[in-house]
Amino acid sequence: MKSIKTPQDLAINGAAPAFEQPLHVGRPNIGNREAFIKYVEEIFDRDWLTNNGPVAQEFEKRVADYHDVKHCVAMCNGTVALEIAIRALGLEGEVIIPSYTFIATTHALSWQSITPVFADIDPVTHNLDPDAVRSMITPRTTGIIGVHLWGRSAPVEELQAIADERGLKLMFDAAHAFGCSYKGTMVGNFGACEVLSFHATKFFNTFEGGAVLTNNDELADTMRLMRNFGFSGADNVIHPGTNGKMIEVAAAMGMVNLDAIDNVIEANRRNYQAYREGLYGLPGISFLAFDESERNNYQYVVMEVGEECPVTRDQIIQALHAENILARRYFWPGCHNMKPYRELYPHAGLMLTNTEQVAERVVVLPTGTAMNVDMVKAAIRVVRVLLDEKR
Ligand code: T4K
Repeated sequence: MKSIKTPQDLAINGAAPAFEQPLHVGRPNIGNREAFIKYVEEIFDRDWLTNNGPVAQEFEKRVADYHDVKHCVAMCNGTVALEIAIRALGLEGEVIIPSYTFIATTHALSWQSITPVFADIDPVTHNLDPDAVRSMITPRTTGIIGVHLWGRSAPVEELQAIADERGLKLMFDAAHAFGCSYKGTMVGNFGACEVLSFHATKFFNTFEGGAVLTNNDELADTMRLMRNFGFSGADNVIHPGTNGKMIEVAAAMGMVNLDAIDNVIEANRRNYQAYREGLYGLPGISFLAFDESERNNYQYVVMEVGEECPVTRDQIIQALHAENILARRYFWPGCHNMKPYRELYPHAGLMLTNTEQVAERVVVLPTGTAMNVDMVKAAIRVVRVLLDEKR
């Protein structure tokens, strides 16, 4: 790896890139391959590939136990899990969500002809601001979907209080929050239900996959019906439904990745701390901190570039990309600025000032088991040298 000491060592100034192969934010973490292949052999031997197979059932039980919650309803991906949860809860009309989230939170509503209404976020936590949520409630509002962005819990108590007071349903998009806790309670136990994603880019993956966690028996039963066309027995359909089932091979990936999860979290934590320490004290550079008294998965290393920084967020991204370090601008520019929603709400930005500001300053840095400390140090050197050059 090249040493990066002066501006001439930077790829944006003509030097060779630090890495030949790109370093991605979403590199999959993969557990023991032999154990996975053994599962696959067993799946072939059983000739049972999907439809609530034995591996999927065992996987559901392990995920529910891990989150200390009664039910895990595993699905083919997080987006379908969101759609099914939304429908099972009977949401309609308008539902309040943050705009500062992955587009799937928003699409899961509009795909079902429900109007997503964007509320602003707290600029410190990046999660929904309860006062902003209150201000967006109308007679058509039926629910709130909080997002535990970056794996840090949304203001669950305040949102629950609003939901109770106004007779609204509350659920959470917990796509980032597998294995995280709030005040010692595991995610999965808040609101009516919470939705996980196991996409390949998530720190815990099943290739593609997702699940709904809930303590509500009736809701779990309804979602189990809905993910399998509403079938109750071979010839009997008792509920409208879709195909949201998790396949056996995906569940097998989940089983081996669950066995490896402590190592992955440790790698994420090590990288997060290395980035924070390595970039400490630079003007305008800060990191979103995790509460060490909670369970965290540290899967997103979120750096913020403030006004005091001598270079812009996009100049930092450009310098990192030139080195093949593919940092991301998640979730710029905010869902309300994406075409389908910009057309719906052309002036939404006026109400979403924190969202717009945060979206302009976030850099998500590569982490996970594919990143070692030397790679992190190289990314740190790039940012340090770039800033020194401009000071
Ligand atoms: N709610 C929230 C809050 C979410 O963040 C998400 C998903 C969902 C709901 C929906 O859950 P799913 O339906 O996806 O289960 C990624 C993921 O595709 C997406 O799952 C995730 N959030 C989002 C935060 O990130 P992108 O736009 O970054 O692009 P993608 O998937 O192309 O991957 C990013 C990079 O990762 C690639 O440039 C290369 C690397 N990569 C990717 C894959 C798929 C690999 O190295 N190997 C791979 O197999 O969306």
